[in-house]
Amino acid sequence: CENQDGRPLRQRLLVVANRLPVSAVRRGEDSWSLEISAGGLSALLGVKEFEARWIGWAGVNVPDEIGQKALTRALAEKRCIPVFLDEEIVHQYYNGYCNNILWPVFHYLGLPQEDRLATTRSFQSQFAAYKKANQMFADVVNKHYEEGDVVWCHDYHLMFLPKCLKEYSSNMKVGWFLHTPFPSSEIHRTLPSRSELLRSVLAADLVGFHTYDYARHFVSACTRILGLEGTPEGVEDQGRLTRVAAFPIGIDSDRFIRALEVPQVQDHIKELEERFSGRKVMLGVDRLDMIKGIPQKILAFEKFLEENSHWRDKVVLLQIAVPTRTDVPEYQKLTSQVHEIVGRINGRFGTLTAVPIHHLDRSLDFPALCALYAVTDVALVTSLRDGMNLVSYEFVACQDSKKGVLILSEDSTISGCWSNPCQPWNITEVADSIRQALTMSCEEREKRHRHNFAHVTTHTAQEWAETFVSELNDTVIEAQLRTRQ
Ligand code: ADQ
Repeated sequence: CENQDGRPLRQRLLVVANRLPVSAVRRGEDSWSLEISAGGLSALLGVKEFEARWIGWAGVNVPDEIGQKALTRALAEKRCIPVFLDEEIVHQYYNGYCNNILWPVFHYLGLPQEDRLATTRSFQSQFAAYKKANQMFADVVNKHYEEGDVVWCHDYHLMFLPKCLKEYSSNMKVGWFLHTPFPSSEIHRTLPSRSELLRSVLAADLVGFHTYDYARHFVSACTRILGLEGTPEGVEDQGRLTRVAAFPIGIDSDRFIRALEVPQVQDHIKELEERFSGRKVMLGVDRLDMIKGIPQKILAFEKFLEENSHWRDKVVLLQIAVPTRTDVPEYQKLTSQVHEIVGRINGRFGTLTAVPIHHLDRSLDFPALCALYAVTDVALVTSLRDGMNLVSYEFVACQDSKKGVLILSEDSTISGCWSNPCQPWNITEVADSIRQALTMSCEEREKRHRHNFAHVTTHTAQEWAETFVSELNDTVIEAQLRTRQ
């Protein structure tokens, strides 16, 4: 198909995620300002192959009609379409079922420990809110859907969405992708709503995960819990195949590489180099979440300083941890715990002029983040579990002059990169990895960086999205051919 001016028509892609890739701040009764927000899905903004529209929650409660209309207009300029969720739904669906139940279970932390009976009692209402919220997303998608569109649903917040969408139209091309790990079936079966969730996801035509292991866990949950048949292509239920496959995500590497040329970033780099001159810079960039293993990372750094006294005034750890879910008591406890450990270590190894750890509880803007990645000698990623880990890729993209070393927990997944692997619970092992990374030869660093840089710049977010959508198109065509035979 072509446009009137002869250019080929791009396929419309409806990207549906809990959060839009922009944050909205209200400036007046009918005025809003929008900012691109950090996170994995922002990478999709650079995908040019499709005519993309975003559907999701803007992260704010907008109870009044004037505000909703004004926000809808402002978002339309960014090709974003809002789903309005009220405070009660957000509390039950987002804070409750998504963040208190699914997130910990999918990261092998189990159902909340603190008050299991309270969780059991609130479970039904949270699950009902989860289904209701997913239906609200489906209603908005359906309103904007046009025949031939591809609908790509994202993440554990929207496991019920494929089913809701197929109830609207069985011809709709629906894909679902999970950004977190999918746990082993032994863990998934601990969820009271395990079967309903699996069946809803199976309504999609294509189900994607970051790794082959997560895809395998999903298929085995469907066979063991639902009694369905797993095939090399996916899961079969009464002759209908849901294709299941691995699609490792990437980043928009060019955006990072280009940013390093910008004068503002160059100035930042110079400032940082002067500030930390004579010291090796180690860096952690994470959301302040239990799965990121931040206390473990800092304790391992303490162990390293303990055992390698000659390094004490020659290395600094910069830990940038953006707070998330700040109203959840477990996250508040984590913040205090991290502050306490950092304070203790700085008290123990600091001097009047320098401290070994600089810990910031905040998000950095893009130029500052790129500059930090560029001046880093060793990046330290100690996730206890992670779907993938974009920070590792971003670090590699910014290291073409420095060729620093990546220390990566064996429980975070990044495909195709060489790193110093470590087991984050074993702080002696992480401390040893730190020593090896800081003393690694130039030749070895150069060799690893060349390999990693080539991987990160070829396995990009753009390629990830194109592969997923083209596989989804093919899956639907194959299914139609099978039905006709
Ligand atoms: P996250 O858990 O958010 O993503 P990650 O993959 O590391 O984890 O991505 C974080 C993003 O936020 C990166 O782009 C990073 O630059 C940014 N970020 C983090 N801390 C920041 C800070 N202090 N300041 C500025 N920016 C910051 C989820 C899953 C991951 C999966 C991704 C993508 O949990 O496992 O890799 O989705 O699928």
